[in-house]
Amino acid sequence: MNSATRLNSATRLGAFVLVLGAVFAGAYGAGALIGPVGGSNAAGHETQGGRETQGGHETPGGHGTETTASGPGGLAMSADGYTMRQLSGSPRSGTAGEFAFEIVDAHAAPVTRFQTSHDKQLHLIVVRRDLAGYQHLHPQMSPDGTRRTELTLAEAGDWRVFADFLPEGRDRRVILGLDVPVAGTYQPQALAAPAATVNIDGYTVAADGHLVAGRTSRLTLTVTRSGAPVTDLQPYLGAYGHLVALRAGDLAYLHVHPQQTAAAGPVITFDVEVPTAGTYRVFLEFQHNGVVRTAQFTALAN
Ligand SMILES: [Cu+2]
Repeated sequence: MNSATRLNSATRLGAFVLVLGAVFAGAYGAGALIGPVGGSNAAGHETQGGRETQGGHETPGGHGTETTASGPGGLAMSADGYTMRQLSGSPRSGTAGEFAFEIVDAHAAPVTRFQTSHDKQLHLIVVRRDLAGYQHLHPQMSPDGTRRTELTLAEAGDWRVFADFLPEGRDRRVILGLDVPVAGTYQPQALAAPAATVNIDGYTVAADGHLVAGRTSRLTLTVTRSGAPVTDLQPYLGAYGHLVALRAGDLAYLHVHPQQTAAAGPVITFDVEVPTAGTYRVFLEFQHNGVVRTAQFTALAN
């Protein structure tokens, strides 16, 4: 029945083999590192998307071609002259509460001026240290710079909260990370094995790309539903998808640049700055029929 059908289509889509972790022997030619493996329609589609996009995006100077100018973000609560300060108490597991914080500058003065990037002034990403429980929130800011949001952490554990923002006058995003412990019994979950496809609420997301340490890697995601390409994705945060990638082990938060496309699916393309070889957890949010869903998968970089 249903699950069997889904399994079938998943198997068929397995043709989009994700090359993450594939061996490449000293080939530094850009073309060889990225590219469709399955030779699928969707992947072929993406090849023409190599052109630079404009689209009045927030990253001045274009995106996609810049090399890794700074390391990954999110490893510290202070970086680039900014500090994230938690103002609310420790959340309790399974209980809705308010999470409050502020961003302060090097003189401990609250920062209140931000540029809008990806449609918002500040993105708050919440994930447990074992990479379970991903949430993406947009706290409201008071005039004094305090930001508040309702937050429910279903389970105990060591949670990590990332603030991702673009301060006024800067051209590079700042990502700060804060540990938020939640008391209780914590049973860390093992990270899922790397997979080329993920199923979520009847949608299948197929990933194609080759993450290579020390450079910007293109990651192409194709969204299908019941085997049919989804071509009417809805804009979400200024693009047809939003991607967050975290390194397993320390939750380094990678810089990701969406490639603007005219087509509303089924292919969504990102350039991901991968700092090192290792295991990454990738969270793709996409909107369809008014609902935002998050497809999560594990990827290897070498
Ligand atoms: Cu956001």
